[in-house]
Amino acid sequence: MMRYGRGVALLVVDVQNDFMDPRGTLAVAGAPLIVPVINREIALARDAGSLVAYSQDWHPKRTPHFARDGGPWPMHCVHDTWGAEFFPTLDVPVGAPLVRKGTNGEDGYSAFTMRDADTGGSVPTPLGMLFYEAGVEAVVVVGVATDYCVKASALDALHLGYSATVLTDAVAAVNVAPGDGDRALEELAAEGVVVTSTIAR
Ligand code: VGL
Ligand code: ZN
Repeated sequence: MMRYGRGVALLVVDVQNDFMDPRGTLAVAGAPLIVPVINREIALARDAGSLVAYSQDWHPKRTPHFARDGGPWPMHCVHDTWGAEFFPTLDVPVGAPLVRKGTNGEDGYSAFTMRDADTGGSVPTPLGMLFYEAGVEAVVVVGVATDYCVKASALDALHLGYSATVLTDAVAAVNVAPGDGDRALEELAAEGVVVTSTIAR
């Protein structure tokens, strides 16, 4: 079961109130249930010397990501609001590396890359450089949402040359259409991401 060690990073994706709390504006069903599982992975990773990095969805009030400006989503994770804060029971060690995406109105879902709202070009977040400098070779992805940021981050990890794992009991899906989360996991597995549960042996 030794998933972690030097060369392996754990990426904790968007465990924020708007997704995790039932009062959040984009609440993901069942999301609070994955937090203890994620916390256990964080502890295992740290004990094994793995880098543990966190991402946050971090939007301005007006962005083409939100419905009122032509996008698909209700307002969520607006910078410096309750909805954008980490879910309170998530373990976040002081000084842990944190990547915020969307800060300048960029769109997209991956923790590694964003889409510039004006040019449509791809903009890297600091995560790639952080992993490069830490000698990361493999990335384990947990958090929300399976069908958006988890999926996009795991695919980007593969395309950047890392091996990638998604832990099925440590992710939760928005499921805009029923089954989106399961389809995302199937797609990831087909692309070469290791899709497994934390209790698989
Ligand atoms: C996400 C929808 C909109 C995510 C972010 O974190 O998966 N999903 N913004
Ligand atoms: Zn968002």
